[in-house]
Amino acid sequence: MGDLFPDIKKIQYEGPLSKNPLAFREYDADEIVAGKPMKEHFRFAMSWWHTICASGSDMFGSGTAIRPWDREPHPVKRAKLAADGAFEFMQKLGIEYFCFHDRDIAPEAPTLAETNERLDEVCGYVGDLMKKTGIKLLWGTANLFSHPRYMHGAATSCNADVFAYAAAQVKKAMTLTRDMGGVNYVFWGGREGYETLLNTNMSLELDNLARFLKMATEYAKEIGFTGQLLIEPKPKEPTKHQYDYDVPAVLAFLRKYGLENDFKINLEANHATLAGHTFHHELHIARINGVLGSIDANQGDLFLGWDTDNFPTDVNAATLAMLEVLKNGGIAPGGFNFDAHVRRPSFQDDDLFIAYIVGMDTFAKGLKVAAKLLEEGEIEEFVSKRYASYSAGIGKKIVDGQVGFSDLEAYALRNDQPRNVSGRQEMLEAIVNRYMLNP
Ligand code: XUL
Ligand code: CO
Repeated sequence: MGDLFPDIKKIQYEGPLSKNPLAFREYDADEIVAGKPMKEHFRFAMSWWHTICASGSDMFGSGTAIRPWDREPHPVKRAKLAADGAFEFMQKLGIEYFCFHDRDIAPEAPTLAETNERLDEVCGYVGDLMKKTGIKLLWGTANLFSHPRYMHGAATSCNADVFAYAAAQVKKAMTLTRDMGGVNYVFWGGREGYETLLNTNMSLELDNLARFLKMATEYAKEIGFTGQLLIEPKPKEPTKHQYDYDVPAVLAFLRKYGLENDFKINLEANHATLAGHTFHHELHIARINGVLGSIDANQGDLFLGWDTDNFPTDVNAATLAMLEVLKNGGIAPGGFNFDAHVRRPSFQDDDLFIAYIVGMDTFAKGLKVAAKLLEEGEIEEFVSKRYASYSAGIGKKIVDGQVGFSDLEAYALRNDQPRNVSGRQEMLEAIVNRYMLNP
């Protein structure tokens, strides 16, 4: 283990009563919950961009954090030192995966060819660290949004040269992801959306996005990349309207263009809430459609209207999320990537560790509560009774496709005073609280 964070020791599980901010209270990696070790449920990952690159800068001011590698002036040497820091950080937290954008791991050079050379050099270095530590790549992706060339989008740019550049970038990022043993590849549509329809040919832009993704699936096959391809929905920001708005929008797009067997979905909590949904809602839709691929774990701020990417601390939301993950039969080959950053005033290195610890503890607690809820089955039983009318009589005939409107009219004429029973929402919320508060 390196010594870029000399004051931080390996983070240990100390149990729920510990007051040590640099210890786990809920996350005990090898503890068996619902039949497997906690670490296998989560496959926690470090986001390279928010953890290693982010400095705390925002629209109103520059960065506040100076990481140990930031003092190195040479870009490639700095990238390698940052990689040392990343692996030390993950080892100290017991995190076994990471995720990266091409431009996080090695900064752009003046030409595409030189940029690719830099990437090869730094990814080679990262590959050696992976071998030494056993840490793996959950997913790679290409940053198709930061550089000014992407002002109009990438695959949906009005400029075909930019489409071509973006394709070259994904080709390289996917090849590197394969070479580094990555088990997924993510497409988040950075600037794939629009600001005003007055200058936008939406129909062509969507067709082009589909063409781009189709080429990506073909290239994956060509190079033998067998990882899962994932699309990450987000409704807005940076553009006013992002095309991959939410799970239903992505599903409709994939089905329209015949891409539904090639992609699953990477769901981010703060993107769900930006779309006006709970994370639970988006996870549920993804699960029942068989496309829940991976998770970007974070949470938004109710009082700010943007993607604040806070570390998750809401145990109730984590419990509901874990219910979906357990019902999905797990998340692998996906995982839980902390697409979250510390607040700008939390500029010290130990704040980064504390933030990951609270995020991991929050999901660990959510997992334990969700596992217990499923084991005891109170909620499942309630829901199954709620729909019992479809298991017999007229309901069964509806489900089996044995009746039409005329049969139903005849039935309704004979039974024109339907009797309902309570939905008992408050009782169900109290049950969740009971398991959360009295384990
Ligand atoms: C942006 C976002 C991205 C993707 C990867 O809101 O979530 O970091 O996860 O490009
Ligand atoms: Co994300």
